[in-house]
Amino acid sequence: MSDPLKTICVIGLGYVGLPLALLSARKGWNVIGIDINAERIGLLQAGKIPFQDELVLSWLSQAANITFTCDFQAVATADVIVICVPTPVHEDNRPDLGPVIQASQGIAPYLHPGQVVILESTVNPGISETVVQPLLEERGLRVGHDIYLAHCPERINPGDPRFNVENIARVLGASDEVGLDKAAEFYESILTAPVRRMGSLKEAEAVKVVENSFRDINIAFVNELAKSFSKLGIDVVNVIDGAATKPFAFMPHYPGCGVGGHCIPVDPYYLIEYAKSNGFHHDFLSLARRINSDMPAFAVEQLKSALNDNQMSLNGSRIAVLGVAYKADIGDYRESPAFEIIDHLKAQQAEVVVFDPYVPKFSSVPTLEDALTRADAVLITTAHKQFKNLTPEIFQRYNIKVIVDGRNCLDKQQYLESRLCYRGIGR
Ligand code: SAJ
Repeated sequence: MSDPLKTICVIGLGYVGLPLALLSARKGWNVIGIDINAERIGLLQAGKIPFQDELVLSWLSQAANITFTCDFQAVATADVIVICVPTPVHEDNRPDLGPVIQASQGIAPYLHPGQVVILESTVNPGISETVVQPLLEERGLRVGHDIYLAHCPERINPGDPRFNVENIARVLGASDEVGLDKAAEFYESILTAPVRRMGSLKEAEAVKVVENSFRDINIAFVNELAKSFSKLGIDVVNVIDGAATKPFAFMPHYPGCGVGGHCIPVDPYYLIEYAKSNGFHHDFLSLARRINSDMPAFAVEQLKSALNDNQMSLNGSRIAVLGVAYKADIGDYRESPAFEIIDHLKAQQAEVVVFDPYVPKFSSVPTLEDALTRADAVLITTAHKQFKNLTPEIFQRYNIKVIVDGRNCLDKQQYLESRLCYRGIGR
């Protein structure tokens, strides 16, 4: 029986790495959190977190046996090293493996026999073996013999009050049985949810891109329905809610002004590009991406049409864009459709004012009142609680006549009974 594993190093202290590091500390591991961002390390050392998450903040405040550093040398003291760095896509939607490569090169000099390296970052099937493994072996250590390599795709869901790093089931693949056992020993020591062992690294990599592509195509399905039902005078949300009464074989998704975030609009491209490089073209996944990517323009068209119906034009109108974050009640704005919507509006000479209570950085005014003042129309792009409570009376107080509800988050009936012009996405 090898010595019990006791020290873990987490590389990348963002939405994925920081919760994992803090949970490991709570479960008795000695933890070293490493990040290349010295400002982030300073923040953590001062007991602050670089994003909004009450649970993670509370874990940090109670954390013992954890240190934060920029120095990769600490890898030498760890039994388990987990890479949790971002995997964005380039402008042309090809996967950007830069951070994964940089992290792998950062740890390689400090690896020694017996350690297990676990990649949590989302990558297309094959990357662990063809990109990460050679970098870890650069100094002569052999994966599957001296060191071990596993892949456990992250499943963090920012802002989810029910599911967190501790209680979400995981899948795990590795280079070999020893590596699988070592990695499973780590996860089974910190999680309350099951760990499913996959047949290979590739299978584990494929699970993540498949589960997020599944979500993207289902959102594309309802987004296309929304465009169709807009012409048919059918409320697509009511129809989806009706279909959701079927207790089996239906999973409701809802249309909106676009698909943002660091997972759903990104992960399908990992599979599309990998398959393409191996001679297969994912027509369906590509079409779903196209449908979802067209939704910001569709939302702007809805606004333009609603203004026209009220003898106004987009050109010269003052539009209040409510929301920058990619989903409700969080401050994450990565890949948010709001940015494309704002660009479309400005390209059509609208005067745009932006407000998001969670994203002051991209808000052009500090309060909702400032955003509504002198606005001719409102376009809701994020279903923050503060916006869901907006009533026709509030808009009438600001003499706003046109509301486009990009997240179908308002009570439509209230608006139909008012004198305001309300348009949803598909309703
Ligand atoms: N969206 C829709 N319609 C829907 C659901 C989402 O338009 O029915 C939009 C959202 O507005 C947002 C984007 O899609 O702009 C992504 O939303 P999301 O709810 O999928 O949020 P994410 O990106 O945080 O997705 C995460 C994912 N988790 C991981 O990758 C580990 C995803 O797998 C989860 O299914 C999702 O959370 C979840 O269920 O909340």
